[in-house]
Amino acid sequence: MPADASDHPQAEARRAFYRRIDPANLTPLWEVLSALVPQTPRTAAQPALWRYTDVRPELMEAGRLITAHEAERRVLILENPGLRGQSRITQSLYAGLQLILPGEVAPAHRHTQSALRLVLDGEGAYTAVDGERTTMRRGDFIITPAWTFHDHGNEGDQPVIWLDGLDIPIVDFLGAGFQEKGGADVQAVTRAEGDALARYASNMVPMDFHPRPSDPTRVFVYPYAQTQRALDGIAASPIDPHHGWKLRYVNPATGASPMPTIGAFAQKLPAGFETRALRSTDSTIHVCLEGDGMARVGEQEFRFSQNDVFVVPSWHPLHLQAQRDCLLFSYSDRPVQQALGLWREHKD
Ligand code: GTQ
Repeated sequence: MPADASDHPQAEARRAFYRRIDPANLTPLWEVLSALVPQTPRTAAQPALWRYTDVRPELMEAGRLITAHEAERRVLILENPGLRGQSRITQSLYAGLQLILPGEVAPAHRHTQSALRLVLDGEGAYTAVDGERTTMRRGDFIITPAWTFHDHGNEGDQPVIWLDGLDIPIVDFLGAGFQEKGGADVQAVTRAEGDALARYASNMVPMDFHPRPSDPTRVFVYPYAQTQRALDGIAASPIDPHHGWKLRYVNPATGASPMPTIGAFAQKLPAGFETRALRSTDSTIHVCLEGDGMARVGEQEFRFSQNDVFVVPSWHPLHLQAQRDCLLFSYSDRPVQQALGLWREHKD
């Protein structure tokens, strides 16, 4: 291979050539081709686990050092150890843990990045999305699609913590980031709580609602109680050897993922169950909502329990083993890969 042929008779002449063309912003493809077009998926992202019991005290310390208002969003980013300094948990997606203390407000803004929240800890907070509030309850999956105004507030008496998942690296890659502050910290409420669920998530939609296939869903909260009911409801049927009992969240009006850039999933694994190895091209972030178990990701093993987060990079085989009945939430860039015809999985 030319790249390694430093003893090749032309090696010195080649290096001189590279140096000569360098000022003209030219560089030889053959030195980098195999890295650019790999045999199998390559990512600098590494398998990693964040234990909630380790992160929570640090988040509470952040709560003593800065207010939600000052920070705009008081978040500790979960940075992939292979991608430090890049504010991302996988090559394409961002994750962080956000804290909002009693009485605090994270002021209204909107941006072209799409966001999801998975509520982990505490009660009494709300998220408002384009004029409607939803009370945040543990396990709720809440979305703020691109360019929707959102603010968060805590009207209760406990700290509230949730996981944020955003497509920040995708929007950055495309150079398409815009943001705008709201006119007021707390946006005006224009619809009653539950309006979106009644209007768009009751096997019915408004008379004049004809979404295009790529439109994000108007349902912006997927309550945990519904997720649990759905997973319990399929648990009477045979379990899938690779997934356990697993469902994906959809836009009920189109069947597509709730947002075009991020797919989200929930799965149940009964105590003692072990999945067969599965690999896929979408690097995936997992959150343990119930139970505890073990994730083997390539060579690494992670013991996880409630509220722990672990990441499985592209094409790494994943084995899951439930010690106690588990409910796992996960998200990835799968809809993007599928839209581009790139997504693949391999089942052992
Ligand atoms: O809640 O709007 O973790 O804009 C990062 C950027 C959360 C948010 C983050 C954000 C938000």
